[in-house]
Amino acid sequence: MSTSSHSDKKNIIVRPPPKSFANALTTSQFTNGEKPNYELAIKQHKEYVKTFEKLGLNVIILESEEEYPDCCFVEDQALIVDNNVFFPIPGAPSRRGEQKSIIKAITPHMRSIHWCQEPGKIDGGDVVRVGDIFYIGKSKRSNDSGISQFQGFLRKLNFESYVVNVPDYSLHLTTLCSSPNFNLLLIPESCQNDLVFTNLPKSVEIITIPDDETYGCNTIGIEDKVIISEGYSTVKKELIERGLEIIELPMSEFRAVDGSLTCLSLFYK
Ligand code: CIR
Repeated sequence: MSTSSHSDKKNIIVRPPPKSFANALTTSQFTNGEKPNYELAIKQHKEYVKTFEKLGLNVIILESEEEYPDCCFVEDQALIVDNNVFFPIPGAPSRRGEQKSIIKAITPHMRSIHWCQEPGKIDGGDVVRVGDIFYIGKSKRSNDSGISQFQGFLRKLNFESYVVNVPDYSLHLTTLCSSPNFNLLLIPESCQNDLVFTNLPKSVEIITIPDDETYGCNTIGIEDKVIISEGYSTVKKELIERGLEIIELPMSEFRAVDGSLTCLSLFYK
């Protein structure tokens, strides 16, 4: 999840992939269409969970739901900002039923609860928080109505937000970029002109990454550590040069169906 501030990451909600995972939606942006392997995905997910346990977070593991092949991508189902939640209407109709169990798990911990209304649709994967500014991707999954309802929610919480057009070849805004700490933004080289981050504070450094490491631009920062996907040497080098400690995780099976590191979690404090 990319909406929490760095100090908000105390509790993390995850859900292992179901046995039906091979049927998850995919654009095949990162692969040639090969299906993910369920057993390997479970192994990779366990490593993901173990990483957060070792970092001292309280990990809440929800049960997989066979009828929802994409149910491990919990990021899309809730937008949590400082323990206030906006429940989106997910952009993919086949994924809407995943939300029920997420609502049940999150609601008791929230200060306020807000709901997206039709005809709005928005996926959590389209929101990237950089410091205290929110960038919202307009993509195939998030429309003007959903975005403006979420912006209204942010305004009530006194946060600035801007819309970023997501290029057609990409699923979400988080597929292309991330902010591993409040003053860094990782983006692929070819997106320098395509992704427009309005009013990005001068204190934020944009690190451009070669296009063949686009998938590696999705990262999760926890204090001075950054979790990155295994196999992205430039991403690793650039972050180490900035004094950050790197934790690498294998993500091949999630990558096959457009899922990145942030997609697998929701955080609250
Ligand atoms: C989907 O197409 O919805 C899933 N296969 C991937 C969702 C990835 N989620 C995310 O980027 N937040």
